Order: sequence, then C-alpha cells, then structure tokens
Amino acid sequence: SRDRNWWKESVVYQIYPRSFQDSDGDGVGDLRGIINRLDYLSDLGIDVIWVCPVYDSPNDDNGYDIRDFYKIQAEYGTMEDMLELIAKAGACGIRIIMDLVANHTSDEHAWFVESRSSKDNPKRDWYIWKPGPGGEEPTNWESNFGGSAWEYDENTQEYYLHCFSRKQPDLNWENPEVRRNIFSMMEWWIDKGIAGFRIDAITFIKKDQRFPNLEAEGSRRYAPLAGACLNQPGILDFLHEMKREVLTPRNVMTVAEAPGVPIEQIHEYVDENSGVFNMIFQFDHVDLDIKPQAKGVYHRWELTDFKHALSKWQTETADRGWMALFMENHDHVRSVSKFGSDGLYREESAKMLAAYYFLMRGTPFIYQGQEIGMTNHHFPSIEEYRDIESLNFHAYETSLERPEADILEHLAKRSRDQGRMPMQWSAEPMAGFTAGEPWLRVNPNYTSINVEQSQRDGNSILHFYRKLIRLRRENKALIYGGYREIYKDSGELGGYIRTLGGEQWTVLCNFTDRKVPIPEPLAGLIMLSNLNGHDAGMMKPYEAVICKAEGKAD
Ligand code: ISL
Repeated sequence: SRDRNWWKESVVYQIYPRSFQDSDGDGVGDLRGIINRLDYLSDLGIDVIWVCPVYDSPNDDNGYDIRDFYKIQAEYGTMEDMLELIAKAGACGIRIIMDLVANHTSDEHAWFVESRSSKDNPKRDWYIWKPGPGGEEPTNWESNFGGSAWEYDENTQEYYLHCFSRKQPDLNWENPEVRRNIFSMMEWWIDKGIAGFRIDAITFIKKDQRFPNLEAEGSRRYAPLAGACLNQPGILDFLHEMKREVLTPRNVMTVAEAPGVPIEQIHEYVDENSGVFNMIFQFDHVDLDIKPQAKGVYHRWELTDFKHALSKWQTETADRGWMALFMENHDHVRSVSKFGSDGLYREESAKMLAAYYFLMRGTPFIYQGQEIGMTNHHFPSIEEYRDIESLNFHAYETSLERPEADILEHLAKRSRDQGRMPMQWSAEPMAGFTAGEPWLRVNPNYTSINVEQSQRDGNSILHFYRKLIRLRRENKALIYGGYREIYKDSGELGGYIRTLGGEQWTVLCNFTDRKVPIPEPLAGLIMLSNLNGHDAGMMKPYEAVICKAEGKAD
C-alpha cells in the first residue's frame, strides 16, 4: 500500500481562470494569462495545475454549465492556446488536469437542445424528463442552488431535473449512450495531453429511480435533493465502468469532488485496487459553519470539530487510500479569514494553517491566492455579487423578509464569490489582474497583499509555501509516513506525527492568539517554523513548528 506514485508526490495548484490573470483587458482572466504566469508557478514548486472549466459555456455558473465539451470558451482563448498551455506547462515539468463536468450540461448544449425538442427525439432520454401530475412538480426536491430542482418546459409540457441551476440540466446516467459519450469525451481530452481530471459533483450522477418525495423541514415546500440524488446505491457501477473503460487503460490522475460519501465508504471510492479514484475531496471541515437542512443559518463550531473533520479521514485512510488535502477552493471562502485570523496575525495564521494541512497524508492542493494569504471581503451591496448561488440565496432570503444587512453578513462569511475575487498580483491598479474593468470587484487590500510584495519579503506566506513544498518533496516520510493525531482534545493546539523508516516528524500548531504551554517538549530538531525561534515549553500565538526526530520505531 505504500507504493510510490507521481500523483502522491505532487502538489497541485488550482486555477480559477476567470479570476487568475487577464491578458487582453476584457476584465476576465484567460489562458494566455495562465501561460504568462507559468514561471511564477514553476518557482513556487508545484507539479500539477487543475484548471477549472474553460469549455464553451453561456456562463450561468461560470463555466460549470458546458455548451460544448470540445471547444474553448472564447473569452478564455482558443484550442491552440489550450494546447500551448499543456505544452509549455509540460516544459516546466507541470502537468495539467482539467475539470470534468459530467453530471450535467448547459441547457444550450446540442444534446439538450435536441432532447427538449420533442418527446420522441432520440436524445429525449439523455436527460431526466417527467410529467407533472396535476400541474405540480414531479417531486419536492430542492436544487443545490435553491428553488425546485424541476423546470417546466412549455414545448413538451414536461419537467426536466437540474441538481444545480435551471441552465444545468442533469444528464441521465442510466442511459448507456450518455455514458459512452462522456467516456469518449474524456478520452479525447486525455489524447490532447492532459494528465487527468478533477471530477465535478460526481456523487450526484445516480438518482433514486423511484423518484420519491422527500421529507421537508418544518413548513418548507422543498427538501434538499441529496436524499435522492447524492451518493445513491448503484452509483459505483457507473464509476467502475468509467474506471474500466477510461481511467485504468490510460493511467490518468483522478481527484473526485465527492460530497456525501460517508467515511465508512471511503475505501470503495479510493482504495488503490478496488476503489475508483486516486483521491477525493471531502467537505466536512469547510462546511462546519452550515447545516445542510438550513444553509442560510450560520452555525458555530469549535476547533476540536475542525480538527476532527480532517483527522478522521486521515485515520480511516491511514494505510490504504489517499485524500486530497485542501483549505480553499472556488466554492469556498478564504481560509485565513475563516480558520485563522485576517487581522493582526494574518501572516502567522496563514502559515500555521498551511503547515497544519499540508503535511497530512494525501496530495496537497493550493488554491490561487491562498499562497499569499488573500482574505474575504465584506461586499457593500448585493449588486457586486456575481455568483448564481449567492444571488439565488439573496432573492430567497429577501422573500422571507430577512434584513438586508443580515443577508450580506451571511454572504461575507459564505459566498462563493469570496474565493473568486481577482488574483492580487501587484499594487498596480486592479491588482495587476486586468487593464480593464474586472468582472468581479478586486479586494481593496491588494495594495498591501499581493504577489510582488510577497516575492520581495523573504518571510512572506508565499516563501513559507515554497519551503513547505520543498520539505515535503525532500522527505518521503511526509508523503508516505503513517499518521497519528496529537493534542486531539485540545481547543487550542492541533497537530500530528508522521513516521516512516525510523523518522518521526511532528507538526504542532497553535490556533489561538494566545501563548499556550506545551506539557511535553518537542521531539527532535525544528526543520521549519513560522516564527523566529521557538521558546521551549510554549507555543506563541499562531505558532507552527515542524520537527524531525530520528531513530524512532514506525
Ligand atoms: O453538495 C453540495 C451541496 O449540497 C455542494 O457542496 C456541491 O458539491 C457543490 O456545489 C458542487 O460544486 C461543483 O459543481 C457545481 C459548481 O457550481 C461548483 O463550482 C463545483 O465546484 C455545479 O457544476
């Protein structure tokens, strides 16, 4: 089970192209922008780039609504640009993985245009159509983006299912032709030279074929569709078919976005032999502040909850299976604002969080801007938000007469746009992201938080990430070693021990802005820390230390 593998030794950098780097002044990031920043990424030391969707799309959900899998979105560039990115990244030793969105397409995709054209169209069954008895929706399912998951179509007087926006109709995976077409699209992209896929919302592809009504909370009209559409029995048959037909023969890297997989089932997903993917993303730690049944209510959490949300997956996969390690992505807020402190201790706490998650057992992902400690921003008005989920949420909560300030407060802590604000490259106007008007506001703190500044300051968060990457690359115990949590019940400290071949590595972090005494002295030599010098027996505010001891039993 300790078999070496390139995707285990890699560090992945996630790019949200729309917000990364604009090269032509239209206010939208593009492929040329990524190509121009390859030197920066290569310097950082990452091995793989995950590029969020760049396929042709009407952009209802920023590219997660694909109109044509075989075409690049015009505002991002051309297919030639994409091939150039793959080639130039390759020349820097960087592999590219693409987002695979296979649960749904855009309603403007040719397949759906045909499917909706008539009940007897050969592609009718490629999507999920149902009559609405008595003029009601077929079921009371609530879409992930709010409102009914069913959309009525005048033309054929039936409803189609959409787990996400109404412009993202769900494909019918029960239909073998659908599966064959998705698989051949995957093969086509692998042949273009990509190294694998981040697989979007994959746990939604199987629907309960009884199409049952679900129990709604209180007086609510709809119930979250997860109960009938998330990780349903039978889903693994589809996934094993994908593995057999596409993945195994081509030996590509896969990281699946897999909400809803209970920990007891993790091995069915990521076991090296009998699982289907190399690794999955789980969301327990980033979703501690909401309850699925009441997404609009902010839920308080404790440090012990946060540590447990990560550590339990570590323990469960300790000797077989592999996790994708992350603190941020394009659907979540900035981690330093959420789990650290974006005030006085921004730099210390951003480095501490980095040390905490990066050396767990799995493949670390860095989301653009995380490496310079980008923060959340309290948007002054709903007019400035762009994210469909946030806009739907605002409309719904407004209809319930929730005060505007309260809604904005919630969005400042939860909106997906928090993580989508343009990358802060420099103190130039618009943070060096664009020469035009950015599609989403630039965080005003770009004048002090930006890449140029971070490159100049040898003590920056950016340099700390570089050191972490190097440390992990040079010490296989930090990749393949066993994992054991320490200070499990502490509400202040968090950490773990990684062991391999007589080496014992300790990662210890103080999650508070206070000094915290440690009863046991640290074992071994300090290899990396985020503050200058460590005082024995004491962890300073937001201090993180990484120590190595030798001659220990595994
Ligand atoms: O399960 C969820 C809510 O119940 C969500 O966390 C869900 O897994 C997530 O919203 C899926 O996200 C991905 O697919 C979406 C897209 O909008 C996101 O940006 C993407 O990351 C639809 O393609």
